[in-house]
Amino acid sequence: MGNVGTQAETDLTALEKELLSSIESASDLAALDDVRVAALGKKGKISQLMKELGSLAPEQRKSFGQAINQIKQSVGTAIGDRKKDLEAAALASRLEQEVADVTLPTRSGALAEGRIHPISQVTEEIYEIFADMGFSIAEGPDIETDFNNFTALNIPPEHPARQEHDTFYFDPKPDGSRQVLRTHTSPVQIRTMLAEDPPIRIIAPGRVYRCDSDQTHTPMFHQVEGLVIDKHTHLGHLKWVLEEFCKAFFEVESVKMRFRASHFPFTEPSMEVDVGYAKVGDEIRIGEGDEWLEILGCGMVHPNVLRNVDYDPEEYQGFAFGLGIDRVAMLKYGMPDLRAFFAADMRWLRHYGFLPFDIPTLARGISA
Ligand code: 2NM
Repeated sequence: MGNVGTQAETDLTALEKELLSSIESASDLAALDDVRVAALGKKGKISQLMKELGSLAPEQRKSFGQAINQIKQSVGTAIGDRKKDLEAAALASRLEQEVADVTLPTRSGALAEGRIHPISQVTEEIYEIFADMGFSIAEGPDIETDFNNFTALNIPPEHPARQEHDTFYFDPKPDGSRQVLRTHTSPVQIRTMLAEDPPIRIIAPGRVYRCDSDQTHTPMFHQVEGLVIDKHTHLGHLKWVLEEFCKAFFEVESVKMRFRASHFPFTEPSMEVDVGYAKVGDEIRIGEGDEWLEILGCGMVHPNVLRNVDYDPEEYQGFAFGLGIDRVAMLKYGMPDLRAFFAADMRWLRHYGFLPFDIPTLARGISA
């Protein structure tokens, strides 16, 4: 080996030493990356040396090339190792700084004042009960097509039920079609059936809108509807589901229920469901007693509805039901005035609202 080679190799050893030492002293990830660019980047020292290989005599090229490659590797490995160390140190320091003592009491102030609105709480309670029976939650938009809100539900354009619904209509589109604010959550069931094949087992909670406002009606309120479709689903299943729901929701061992014949365009037969109650002083006790309160509508899904979503009514059948969340919330928690729900009055919320950690579960008792 000639002088040139020896000199170059000495330089390389010095370069390696220098690089390894700056890697070792890089104090954070950004500094380390600067070292990496200065060594291995396009214009870095090692890359420069690689480019100079071409100008060397062939017999020097090989050994010099190998030496550079070896440095490249050792520098690369050192950077990788240092990176891991720095990352671990950064994580450790974050963990130390961001430590939270979850056993501390809530701080006083705006956050501690917050309450869960009774509608949110009752909605969660209803989720919990139906989830336990194997239902999934389905959601859809508040602004619906006329087809999803009415026509598919066996309510054709001139049907009188359209007037009963006090619908909020949007301006007609150029093609004459009109969108609506949904008057019930049934269009979510239509969407689900159009998108999926049976078996179906869903509840559809959400806001609904009717142009109606007095002491017991607000133009926006909340509904949960349910839908079960399978090959052999029958009224007995419907009755069982609703009885289980009422017992769990009102947190009683047994509940007196009455199914009265009724009429909805989308179900046949159709029923309204009352629960028995007794008035004890100012308190309403659900489940016992000689008085009746209507809380639900239900029925077997009309064959026309099944046809409208391309289900064969000879093969599939099922039931649906609907209830007003606001109404059952008032009943369960003894809130006398519906309009207070939407007044955003902190005094009312402090009285009737729920603490954020009071999450309803069947195991703890639904409202415990
Ligand atoms: C109710 C009462 C009875 C209902 C029907 C349907 C569908 F999409 F399957 F046809 N959804 N919801 C229904 C049936 C709703 O609310 C009082």
